[in-house]
Amino acid sequence: QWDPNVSNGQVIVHLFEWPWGDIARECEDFLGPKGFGGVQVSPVNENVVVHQGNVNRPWWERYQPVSYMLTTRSGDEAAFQDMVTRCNNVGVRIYVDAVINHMSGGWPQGTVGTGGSSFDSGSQSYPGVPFSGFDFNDANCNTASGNIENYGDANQVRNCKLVGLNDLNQGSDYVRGKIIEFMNRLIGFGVAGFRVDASKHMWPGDMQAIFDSLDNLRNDVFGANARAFIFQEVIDLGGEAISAEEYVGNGRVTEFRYGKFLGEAFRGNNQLKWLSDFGEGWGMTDRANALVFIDNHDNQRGHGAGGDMILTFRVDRLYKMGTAYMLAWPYGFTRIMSSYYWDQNIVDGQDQNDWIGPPMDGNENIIGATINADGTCGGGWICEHRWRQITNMVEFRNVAHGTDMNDWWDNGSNQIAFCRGNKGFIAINGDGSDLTQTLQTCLSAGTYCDVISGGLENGSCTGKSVTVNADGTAYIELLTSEMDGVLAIHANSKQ
Ligand code: LM2
Ligand code: CA
Repeated sequence: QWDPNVSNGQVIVHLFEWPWGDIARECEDFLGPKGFGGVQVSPVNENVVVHQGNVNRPWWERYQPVSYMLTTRSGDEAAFQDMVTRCNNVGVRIYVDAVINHMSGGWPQGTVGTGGSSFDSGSQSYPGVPFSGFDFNDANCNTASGNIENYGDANQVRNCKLVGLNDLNQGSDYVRGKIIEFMNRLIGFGVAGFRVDASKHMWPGDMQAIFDSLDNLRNDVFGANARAFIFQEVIDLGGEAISAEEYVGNGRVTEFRYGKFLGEAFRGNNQLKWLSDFGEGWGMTDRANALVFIDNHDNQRGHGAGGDMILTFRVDRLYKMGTAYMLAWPYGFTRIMSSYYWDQNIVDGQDQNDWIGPPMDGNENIIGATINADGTCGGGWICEHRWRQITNMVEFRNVAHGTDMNDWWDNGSNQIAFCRGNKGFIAINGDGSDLTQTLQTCLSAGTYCDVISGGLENGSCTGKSVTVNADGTAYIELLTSEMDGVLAIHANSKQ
C-alpha cells in the first residue's frame, strides 16, 4: 500500500477538475511519452450540485458526496472506465481522490446530485447509496454544535462534522461495506490506488479495516498480488492531537511540512544552504512513507495548510525553482499540481474567489484545456505539468531514480548544487548575485544540454550547454538575469 505501482515514471500529476476524456487524451499524447507515472483525478462519485448566492458550481462541491454513482462533471462511468483503460495502456496510472469521511453538508430539500440522485441532508438520508441516520457519527460527537470545535481533541476531530459535513461512522460494518464496495468497483476498472481525503478525520484502525478488505489490483495490468497505493491526506504541521505518524501503518501520508518548508526557503525566510539534509533531518516523516508536493488544490487557494508561504503558479519563477529542487531531491514520492486560473479578490487576507470552479459553458459543463502550438495550455488552464522546466525535471527524476544525493555544494547562502549518483546534476541560484563556479557534476566527460533553459532536441541543445571535464567538473554559470534560477543536466541530456 506504499508502492505507487508505477511503470512509466516516478512522478504523478494532479489533473484537478479535468474531464475524463481529456485525461485519457493527455495520457496518450503527453504523460505517457514524457515519463509521468500517473494521474491523481478529482473525486469520481456523485456530488451535490451547488448554487448558493453568487457561488456557482464551486470546485469544492466535489467534496460533498451524495452517492457512489460514478457521475460527476468530469464524466460518467463509461468515460471513467475508458480513461483508466487508455491511460493504463500507455503505462500511466490513475489514482482516485476518495471522499469517504463524510457525505454532504446541509442543503435545502430538492437539491440534487450530479447524477440526479435526491438526498435529504437534514435527516441524513442518501437513498443513492443508501445511507440513513444510523450510519453517521452524531451520537459519537459531543460538541455543542456537532461540528469539530477543537483540534486538540482527537475524538472531536474524528467523530464530529468537518465544516458541517455529515460524518460517516466508519466503525460500522455496513458503512465499511459500502465504502469497500465503492473502492473495489474502481479497482475492478483498473485504478492503481487512492488519495484518501480527510484521513485525519477518520480513525486509523477503521481505515485499516477498510483497506485490508480491498481486492488486489488487476492481475492483467499490475501482475499478481499488487495492492492499491494508499496516500492519506493528513494535515500535520505539528502541535495538534493527531499526527501523521498514526497513519503510516496504512500506507503513505501527505507530508504538508515539505511544501511549507520549501516555500519559506525559496521565499527568502530561510537559506537554501540548509536544504542539504532536507527530509527526515528536518523532522519530517520517513521518506518511504511520504507523498510530497509543492502545493495542492487546497493550499494554492488559502484552504488547508501552509498559509501564504506556499509556492504556486502565481510566483512562477520561484515555483519552477521549488519544483526543480523537489524533483531532484531523493525524498518521498512526488506529485505535481496542475491548475486552472482564477482571478483572486483578496479582502483582509482572504481570497473572496477561492471557491471558483473550473472554466465552464452555459450548461455548466467543464470546458477542458486547449493545447497551444507550443505545448502549453489555453482556455484558462495553467497546466504546470506542461511547463518545459517542470516536464524536463520529471525526466531528471526518472533518470536519477535509485541513486542517492552526493557532492553537495553551497556558497554559504542561497546558491546550491548537488549530484544524484553519476546520473544527474542540478544547480539553483536563489541569491541576488550570479553563480559562476567550477563544480563537481559527477557525470562522465562530454557536452550536456541544460534541460531548464532548453533541452536536447535532435542531437543539439536548444538552451545552454555544459562541458563536463574528464574529472567530472564543469564550469557552471547561472546569472540573475536569466529567466530561470536553475540549471540541470543528466545522463539522457548528453549531446
Ligand atoms: C479535504 N481534505 O481533508 C479536501 O482536500 C478539502 O478540499 C475539502 O474541503 C475537505 N477535506 C472536505 O472534503 C473543501 C473546501 C471547503 C468545503 C468542503 C466541502 O475546502 O471549503 O466546505 O470542501 O465542500 C464548503 C463551504 C463551507 C460549508 C461546507 C458544507 O466552504 O463553508 O460549511 O461546504 O456545506 C458550512
Ligand atoms: Ca469523521
